[in-house]
Amino acid sequence: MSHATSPETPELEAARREFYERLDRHDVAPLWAAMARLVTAEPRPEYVPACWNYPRMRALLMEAGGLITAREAERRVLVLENPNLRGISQITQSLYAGLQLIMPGEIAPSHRHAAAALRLVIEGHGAYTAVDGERITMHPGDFIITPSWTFHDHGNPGDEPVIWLDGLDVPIVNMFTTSFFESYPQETQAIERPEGDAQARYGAALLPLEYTPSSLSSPLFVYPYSRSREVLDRLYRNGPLDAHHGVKLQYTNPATGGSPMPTIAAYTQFLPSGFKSEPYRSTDGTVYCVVEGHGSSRIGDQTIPWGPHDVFVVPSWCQVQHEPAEDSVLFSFSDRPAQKALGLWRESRG
Ligand code: 1HN
Repeated sequence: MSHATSPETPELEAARREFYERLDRHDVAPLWAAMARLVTAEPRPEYVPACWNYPRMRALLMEAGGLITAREAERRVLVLENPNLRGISQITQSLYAGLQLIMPGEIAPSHRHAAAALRLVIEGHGAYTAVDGERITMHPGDFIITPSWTFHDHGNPGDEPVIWLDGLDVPIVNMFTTSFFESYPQETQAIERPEGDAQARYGAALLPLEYTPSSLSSPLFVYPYSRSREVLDRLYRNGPLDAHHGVKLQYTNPATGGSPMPTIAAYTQFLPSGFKSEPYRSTDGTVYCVVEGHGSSRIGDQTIPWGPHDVFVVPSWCQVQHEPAEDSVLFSFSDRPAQKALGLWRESRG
């Protein structure tokens, strides 16, 4: 690779330059000039560690609430753009994230797309999301999935603004050029089952007799915070604490034990006051949202302070250490299952 940049003679240098120009006119390029950029010794993400302060984001979202309706916008969302990936709606090179607001009385019309989505409810009560024929009432801290190609619409029959974090695999879908989108014929989809049906059918460590999954995604669309918070608390009391993660759990598809959706994994973790996690890194760039607590995370050579509902991003292969200032709960998501399916995922402790 280095010989390409240090020709032995001016004649050779001139001959090479002329050759490269001729190659260029035929839509051809020499690999030896691109090799070091194409194949790096380790991951070199083009995006950077970053944090979005929730009080600031909330104020901007409320301003958006006065300027555009959910119906007009289809979805009233402020996209969290990685500072080094501006203009392409990406928080990492494989994931999209945004903060969505639905005001009292509003409806966000039903549609479906190839991209899979997750929601982490941040604040407010009384809104619902309907997925694949079932309504889900949203509560702060709940983790909700909208698998690929499932119809989904949101509504807020309550009297408070409701805000949540959206995470989607849009950059993956677009990298494969596999995007499809379709509106539902009406604003809201037909409700086919009573609320809580999926929870009863799939969410009680029981499954319908001889159940065989009909999709790659979880048949359970909501993972209530009341349950996961209780589990985190119990596991903290029972110990042990993982030195790198505190108490960290992965959300699962109850029919397979795998991730809730094939491209995106989601996690919840408890970091007790006084704990400081040991350095850790993995190839899946990860988006965090603070559910409860204050603290800071050392991400690469930056220290990022965080508080309730802040969103921060840890790039691929970037070392992270969390240091809560009080008992804290972090939600996170990444493309880990996609990396694992392709045999690419790696992690390193210490
Ligand atoms: C979408 O459908 C939603 O349904 C939110 O709430 C964000 C970002 C990109 C593409 C589709 C939603 C989205 C999205």
